[in-house]
Amino acid sequence: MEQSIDQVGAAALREIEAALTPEAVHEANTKYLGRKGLMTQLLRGVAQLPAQERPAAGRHANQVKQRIEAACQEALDRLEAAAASRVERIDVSLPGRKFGSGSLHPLTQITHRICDILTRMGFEVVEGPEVESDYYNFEALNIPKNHPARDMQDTFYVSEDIVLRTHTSPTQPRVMEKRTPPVRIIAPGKVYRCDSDITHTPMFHQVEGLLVDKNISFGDLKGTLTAFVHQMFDPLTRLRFRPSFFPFTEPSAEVDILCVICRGKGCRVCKQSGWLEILGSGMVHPAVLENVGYDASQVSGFAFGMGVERIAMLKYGIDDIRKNFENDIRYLNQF
Ligand code: 2NM
Repeated sequence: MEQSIDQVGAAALREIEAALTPEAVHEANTKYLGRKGLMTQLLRGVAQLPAQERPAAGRHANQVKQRIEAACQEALDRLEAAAASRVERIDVSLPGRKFGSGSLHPLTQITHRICDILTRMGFEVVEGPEVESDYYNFEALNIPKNHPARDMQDTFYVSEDIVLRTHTSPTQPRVMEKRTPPVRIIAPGKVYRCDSDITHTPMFHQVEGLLVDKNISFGDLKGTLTAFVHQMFDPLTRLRFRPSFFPFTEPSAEVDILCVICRGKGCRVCKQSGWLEILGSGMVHPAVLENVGYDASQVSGFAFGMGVERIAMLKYGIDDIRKNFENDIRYLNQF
């Protein structure tokens, strides 16, 4: 009897010490001390022994039972401590986790590049409101009441005389009113027109520039814009100044560059003309200067405006303007 108790006890202690999980400890506990457990059965057997053998055998069996119980508790404590220290352990040899670092939107990058080139030439960046008065958006810029640019289909009206600005030019009379020449400013920002198809979105971006001083000529306009285009595109880019019309400039000129796709041969992008229109410009109309309180016989200036989306599309060869506003990561990751 005593021998069986010792054998079962030793087997129990071996199993408990070898247990690698708390579940294995509980399993061993049930196997030996459960209701049908091996140790439990031996304890029951003690009751069948002759009376004189019972006390010694009972004492011995209970001692072994207590040792098994204590071993279970120790094993559980050991496994718990090991699990806790595993959480704290750091493998310093593992490579670090990568941070996804974002990047600027392509239109923001182009806007920065445009402003960078022009501020190096001495222009100052100014900003104005996107919700603008009829006066600054149209009237101050010599756009009369019946001009097509005022048509309901182009302009988002907030009320009778409040609009979403249709260009960033209204920033310029706002600044001119507060300063005396020389004035050298560029106004980047969002503009709004009621128009939507493959080549138009109702919101798009512009940068418009203005320089007013004594003796500013069309030659200054040509030199400044040629230097700009050569830095924005290729230093060898061919460009031409083509007569045009804007209500706020006289004379006015559109700036074209030789088509970057076909190099002037004629293709789909340049509509077979060999040239791409990239800028509008002109000498500031005397009426605009007088509207802000300048003496048009003493000062003159030139102004220009460009669409950021158009420049981005030509520079990167993008065929659909709407890609800029879809937040498609496969598009954005390319810049
Ligand atoms: C353009 C084309 C030509 C322009 C004019 C002015 C202002 F305020 F000085 F009169 N700002 N921007 C201008 C001139 C804009 O965009 C195609």
